[in-house]
Amino acid sequence: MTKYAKFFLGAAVFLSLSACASAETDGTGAGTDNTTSGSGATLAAIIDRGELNAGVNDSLPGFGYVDSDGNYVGFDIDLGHAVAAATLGDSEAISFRSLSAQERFIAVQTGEVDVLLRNTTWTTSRDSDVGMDFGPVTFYDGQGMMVRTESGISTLADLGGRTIGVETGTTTELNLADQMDALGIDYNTQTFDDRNALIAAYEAGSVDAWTTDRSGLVSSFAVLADPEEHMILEETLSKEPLAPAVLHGDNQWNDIVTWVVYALIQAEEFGITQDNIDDFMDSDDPDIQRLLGVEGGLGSMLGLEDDFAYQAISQVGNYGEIYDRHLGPDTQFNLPRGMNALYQNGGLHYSMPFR
Ligand SMILES: N[C@@H](CCC(=O)N[C@@H](CS)C(=O)NCC(=O)O)C(=O)O
Repeated sequence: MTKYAKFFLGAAVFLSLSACASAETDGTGAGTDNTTSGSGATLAAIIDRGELNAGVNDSLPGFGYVDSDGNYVGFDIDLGHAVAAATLGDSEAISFRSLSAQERFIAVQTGEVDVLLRNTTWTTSRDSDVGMDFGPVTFYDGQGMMVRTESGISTLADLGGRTIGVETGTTTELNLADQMDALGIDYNTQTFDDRNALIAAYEAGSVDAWTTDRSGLVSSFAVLADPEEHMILEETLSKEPLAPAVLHGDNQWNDIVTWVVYALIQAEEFGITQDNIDDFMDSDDPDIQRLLGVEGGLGSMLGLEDDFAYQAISQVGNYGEIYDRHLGPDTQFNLPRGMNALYQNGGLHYSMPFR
């Protein structure tokens, strides 16, 4: 296990479990009245356009970023490719929009994007007042704190009188306030609209520590000048279940995103991979036949082709393949699956039945 991975998995000390953000603090300032946008409208628009519009991060290596060739790459990006493959039969029929934390919900509310796949925490207020609906959790996370190894800071309590950097429009800034208040620690915050500016300020020493999801902290080891000089504190400040978000009101579209994610998880459970999927097409197992659309007509019930899961898995891979491609042992992150393992391996991922 790498040093970084150990930090990531470190003691899951949940000081308290509040991770909600109001519409105002999410930067939207635009709560909704939960009116519907019409079930079926989103899929019809995507088919008409011939392309899925996905809102993503472009500066989070491992999850969503733009590589040196100008391509979007990462775990969240591949989930977008899987949704495109399932809905349009082509994993490349997708247009990515880079969205900041503050912009992301507005882009869903205005229909600029069909789906948000951007390290977004599922919270009550986002699911209601902000007007989102969420698909299944794709990455179980928690908030952490990064400091310089030489700083002498080894617990949150050591941050008294120090300045902590945090990004606006995130659950992160709200959790920080809650947890530090609960511990009775006086500290200063400096807020940033942009992750890169936050990391730059931390590297320059204008903040003593910075906080975000542990995935976001681990991801920064790819860009910090001297990664070995930094560490993530063991305390975890919150639960951060990261999930795809769509606009509230189009139940069919929410169902589609939901069942594409489940298809990726179910495929891993069955041992169906991008390479071996064709060997399963004549399987006698009715569960596998229904997943792959050989029988059961489940795709049609969702408004898709019956082979929607086949398309997603064969073109992009199962959940574990996607995880390993971007975060696994052969990557610089080498993140053990932990909570993101399948349930039978001690993790939290579990597909609802394809029936
Ligand atoms: N999961 C949290 C935090 C997500 C978030 O936006 N984190 C920041 C800090 S790592 C980020 O991704 N920033 C990217 C950027 O500004 O480009 C949430 O949903 O509020």
